[in-house]
Amino acid sequence: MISNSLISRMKQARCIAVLTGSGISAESGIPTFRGKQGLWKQYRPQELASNAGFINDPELVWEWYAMRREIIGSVSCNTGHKALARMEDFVPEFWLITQNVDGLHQQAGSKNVLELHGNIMRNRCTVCGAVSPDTSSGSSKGLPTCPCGGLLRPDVVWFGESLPADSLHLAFKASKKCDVFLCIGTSAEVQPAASLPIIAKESGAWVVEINTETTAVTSHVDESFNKPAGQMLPGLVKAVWGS
Ligand code: BJW
Ligand code: ZN
Repeated sequence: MISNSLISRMKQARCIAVLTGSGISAESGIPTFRGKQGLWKQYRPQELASNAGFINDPELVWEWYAMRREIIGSVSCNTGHKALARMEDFVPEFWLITQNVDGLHQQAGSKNVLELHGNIMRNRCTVCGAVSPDTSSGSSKGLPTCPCGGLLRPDVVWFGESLPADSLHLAFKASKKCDVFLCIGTSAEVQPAASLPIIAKESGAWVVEINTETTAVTSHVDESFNKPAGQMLPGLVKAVWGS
């Protein structure tokens, strides 16, 4: 049930910040990381999402990313992504902070997107650092290499690595200044993204969570909606802005 007070808070907000996680893409058919159906159930995170894991077995890591690229390339943005893209048109200042690497927010039409964990459809050279769009799957034709001869890796952020400084800086700034903060489809277990809803709360924002389960931040937020994002968000946008 969307309260009148939430409707008026969102309608009057000068700035809204949204943090999304893999749960928003679950309804598009992309598996989440944790939980019953999560990707980590079949694979060990430190083996696949860390530089040490990549150095140890680059073929295995590339195989995993090739498989995920195939899934991501074959699905489309859903009603949740689209509702957030519409929301951006109604709010004077709108920040979409995402931990997702799938690019589905941009596909839905969101413009002000901060990608905290990179993008799976790009490669980065481990030697010269050049970033390029993915043109090879890596696994079938051997390991992909840069024109400089260096080994390519996916341009994503692994455990123990720094997040892109510019995006992280803007994400902290938006979380501190926003009037309403929406935390959607993330278990809020991975730092520093998980601290953003807490920072928003401490800075005076009204913090709302949309998740099918309780999470690490549920007890800290002002309101929690226990619903799939793709079902909740279109109704929320309609209730607030009538569209
Ligand atoms: C739905 C739904 C529906 C489902 N509708 N909801 C101890 C304390 C604090 C920090 C650390 C620590 N030890 C280590 C750290 C740091 C570490 C960290 O946080 N570790 C924790 C796990 C403990 N963090 C880092 O290393 C980060 N870097 C960093 O801190 O740099 C500074 C530093 C450098 C050197 C040394 C020390 C510090 C980097 C983190 C990078 C994370 N990378 C990944 C992989 C990205 C690439 C890829 O995709 O392959 O990012 S891991 C993975 O987790 C991915 C995600 O973006 C991220 C978050 O996951 P997310 O999105 O929340 O997914 P789930 O599955 O967890 O949750 C899904 C949710 O959706 C669930 O709640 C469902 O209920 C819900 N849901 N369907 C709504 N329809
Ligand atoms: Zn190179």
